[in-house]
Amino acid sequence: MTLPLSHPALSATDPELAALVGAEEQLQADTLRLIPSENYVSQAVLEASGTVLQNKYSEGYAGRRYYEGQQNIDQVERLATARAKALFGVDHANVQPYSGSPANLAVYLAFAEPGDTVMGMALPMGGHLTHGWGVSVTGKWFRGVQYGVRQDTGLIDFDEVRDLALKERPKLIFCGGTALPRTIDFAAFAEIARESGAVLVADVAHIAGLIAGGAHPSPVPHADVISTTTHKTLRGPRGAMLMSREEHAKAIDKAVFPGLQGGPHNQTTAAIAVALHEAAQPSFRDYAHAVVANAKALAEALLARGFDLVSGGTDNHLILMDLTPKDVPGKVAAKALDRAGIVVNYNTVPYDPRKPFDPSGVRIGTPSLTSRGLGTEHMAAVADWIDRGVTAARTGDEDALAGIRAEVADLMASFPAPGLPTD
Ligand code: DSN
Repeated sequence: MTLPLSHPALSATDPELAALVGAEEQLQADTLRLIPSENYVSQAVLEASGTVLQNKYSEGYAGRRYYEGQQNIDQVERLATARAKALFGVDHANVQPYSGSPANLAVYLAFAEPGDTVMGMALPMGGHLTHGWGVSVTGKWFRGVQYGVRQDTGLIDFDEVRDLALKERPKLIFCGGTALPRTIDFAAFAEIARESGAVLVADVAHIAGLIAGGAHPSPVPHADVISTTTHKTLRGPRGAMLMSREEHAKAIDKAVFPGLQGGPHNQTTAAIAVALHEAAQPSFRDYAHAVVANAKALAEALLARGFDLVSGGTDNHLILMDLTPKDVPGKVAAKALDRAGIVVNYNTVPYDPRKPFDPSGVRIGTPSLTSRGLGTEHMAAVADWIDRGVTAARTGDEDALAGIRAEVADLMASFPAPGLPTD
C-alpha cells in the first residue's frame, strides 16, 4: 500500500530530503519491525516534537533559568516532570537528558569520581555500553567490573553479583540492560547494593513502558536512581529521564545541568510530556500487557520451530535467539531477514564465541508490532516468517526472501502504524 505524500513545506523547500522521509515512512509501514528498542510514536507525540518550542533556549530548570521568555517553557517542563513523578511514583524526575547515554553519564558525575570502581552487566551478556564497558567513556574513565549470566541458565547469578560487589565495593551498581529477556529482580540488587555500600541505578530504558503499564515490576522503591530513555516501550520521543528519591534530586539536577549538558531540547520535553500522558491512560496498560503476551507467544512459536532462545524464553518484550544450532551467523540472518521485510538486529549471546560485529545471535521484540495492533494470534505467522527467512539465509534462497517480503507487506497493510501518513 503506497502511503500518501506528506510534509508539504519540506517537500517544497528540500524535495531531496522530503523524498528520504517519505521513503522511510513507506519502509516503516511495509515492514515488520522487530528491533526491541524501537517503536512507533503517536501522531500527538510527533506533533509535539516538531513544534516551535525548539526555537527556545532555557538552560537551568523551571523558575531558575539563565534566559528570559520562559513563560511557556517552564510550564512544559513542569508538566513533564509532574507526569513522570506521578506515573512512576518517584519523588524526583529530571526530563532534560538528551538520551540514555548522557543520562547515565550524568549519574556517574553525580555519584562518582574518575577512577572509581563501578559495576554493571557486561555488554556481551546483555548489559549496556554505559554500564562500565571498556570501549565506553564509562569503562575508560572509571574502573568497570562486570557481572554476567550463568551459562547453563542464561539467568543472573545473584551469589556471583554479591561476591563481586563485596570484593570490589563499587560506587555504583547498574542493573538492567539491552538484551535481557527476563524480569529484573530489583529487590535482590538493592540488597546487594545496601550490603556493599553502592548506589543502585536501575537502567529501565527497555522496560519503562512495561513498568508504567504494570507489566513488569517497578524499581521503586528499590533503586536509588532510575535511568530511562523515553522512546522504547514507553513510546515517546528520542530522549531520556532520570528519576530518584528526594535525597538525590539536587545531585542529579546539578550533574545534568550544568555538569554535562547545555540547553534542554524543549520540543522533546513537550513530546515526553505527551507520551507520559498517553502512558497514564488505561489503554496503555492493555498495550504493555499485550507486548508481553505477544513476546511470550512468539517465543513459544519459535521454540516449537527448534530455535534456541537465551534463558529458554521471555518474561518481557524481548527475545534473544542463538542461531548456532541453525548454522547461520546472526549477521547473515539479520541481513537476510531485512531483505524479507523483517527488521531485527544481530546481537551477541552470552558466552558468544563470535565477535560483536559478527555474533551468533539475533535480538527481536514485540513493542512495534503491538503498537500496530498485532495480537497473539499473529505470532505463529511471525515465527514462520523468521523460520523461513533464517532457512533462506542459510541456503541463499533470495526468491524465498522476496516471497516473505510480499507476505509481510500484505499483512502489515491491514495494521496501519501510528504516526504514519494516511489518506
Ligand atoms: N541502542 C539501544 C538498544 O537498541 O537496546 C540501547 O542503547
